Amino acid sequence: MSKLKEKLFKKIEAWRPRTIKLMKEHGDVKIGDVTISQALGGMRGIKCLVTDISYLDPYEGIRFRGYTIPEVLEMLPKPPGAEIPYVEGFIYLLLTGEVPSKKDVKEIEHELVKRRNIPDYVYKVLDDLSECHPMVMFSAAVVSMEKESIFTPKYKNLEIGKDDLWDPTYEDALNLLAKLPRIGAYIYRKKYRNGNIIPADPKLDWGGNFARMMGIGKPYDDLSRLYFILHSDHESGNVSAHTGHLVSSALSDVYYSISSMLNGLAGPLHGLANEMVLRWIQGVMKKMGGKIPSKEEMKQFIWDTLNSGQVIPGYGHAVLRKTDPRYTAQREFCLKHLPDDPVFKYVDLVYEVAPEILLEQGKAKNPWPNVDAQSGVIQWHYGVQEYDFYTVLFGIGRSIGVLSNIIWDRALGYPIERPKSVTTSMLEEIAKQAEMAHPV
Ligand code: CMX
Repeated sequence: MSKLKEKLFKKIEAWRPRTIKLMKEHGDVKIGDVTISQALGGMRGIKCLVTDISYLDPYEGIRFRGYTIPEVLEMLPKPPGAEIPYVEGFIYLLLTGEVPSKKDVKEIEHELVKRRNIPDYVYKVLDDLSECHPMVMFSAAVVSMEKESIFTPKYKNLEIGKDDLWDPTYEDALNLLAKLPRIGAYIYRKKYRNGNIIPADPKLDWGGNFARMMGIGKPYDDLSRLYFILHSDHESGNVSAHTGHLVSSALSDVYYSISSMLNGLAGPLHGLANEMVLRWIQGVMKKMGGKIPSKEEMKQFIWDTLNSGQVIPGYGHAVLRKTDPRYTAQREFCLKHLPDDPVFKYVDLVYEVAPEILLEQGKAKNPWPNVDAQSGVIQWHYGVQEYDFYTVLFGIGRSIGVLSNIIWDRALGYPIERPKSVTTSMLEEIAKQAEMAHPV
């Protein structure tokens, strides 16, 4: 058993009694009420999911295992000469809740290198789908590997009991994680670089290897590490994390679950927003003939978008009520590495004027930028200008968080998910009863 798995096993054994006690002794304690607007309004704010991997405070933003983004970037081990930590160390943190030593990181790096070979048929799937959107290619490649699952045959052959479900899930999760950067880079090089594939280097870490396979020099390795860490997890209720958790709750293996997760991420209100931001900005740039617009001109572009019934991509959030710290972390990277980039100047100008306009319009509950407002510009700067591809990068990162959650879901025996529906007539009847009890 690897050191990481051994550590995880001990953590799981120690954690299980807490969940069992809450369920057995305090299962009837209320943690909230559900209103009609929540039932009709996408379940916003209903507390009905449990995860210890990350927590999203509306005003502070994300904490991974209790640590803010600046803390994570500061405290985790970094490759020699790098500004951003090893993704491998971050995986360790999400899985165990502990800060790894450099030795721990090296062990995971080794684990992932061992597991990263991709079966030949996956390349065939990718080649055959190379005319499709990169997210279709990515999702199809992941689900095509389902026959590699260690979990599914063990479950079918009745070889594992409930307490052990996490073990083959862990094996599947690491096997899949190890392959994702290679699949992502293959999609990019196949679709946009004439199929000129660059092999991985066994001596490089996850982020370094991704940059190498993309064919982009420094500091794209640091950017990749930053990007995968920032996009990894945003607690459990967002579409991608929730989809991964939901599908996995039926004991579908991680290949089915992560492919489904990617399909949810591909929506323009969620992960595809990074593509939409660059599309929108390029549209404005074209209209301006490449010139930087004045504040007044930018305001007009934003109003035109709103008045045509569209959303401003990269702005707003279902939970956050301030500027997303994932946006801030990427902005800092831009200020350091590409302060004079023209697209960055556009993005910054949007930041100066959009929140005020969204407030004036009065619809969006959060007028501030989210992670997607800033992520495309950096990719653009380093030559990844095919913005269809951006959500694949988000998907590689998001898989880290969702897979960590799935392992823990199985370890703590979370059951199949199955909320209850009501009909519109039932809601009308409940509303009538409430009105009679408290007339206005
Ligand atoms: N531009 C214009 N209108 C917006 C808006 C924006 N950026 N954000 C919200 N609104 C509107 C909503 O469309 C809604 O309008 P209606 O009442 O006409 O339906 C109203 O404001 C209230 O919405 P909300 O409660 O503030 O936001 P939701 O929780 O319903 O939705 C989100 C959240 C992210 C889908 C929404 O803010 C949005 O569409 N943003 C733009 C797309 C985007 O950037 N998505 C990425 C989010 C991060 C991620 O998951 O990757």
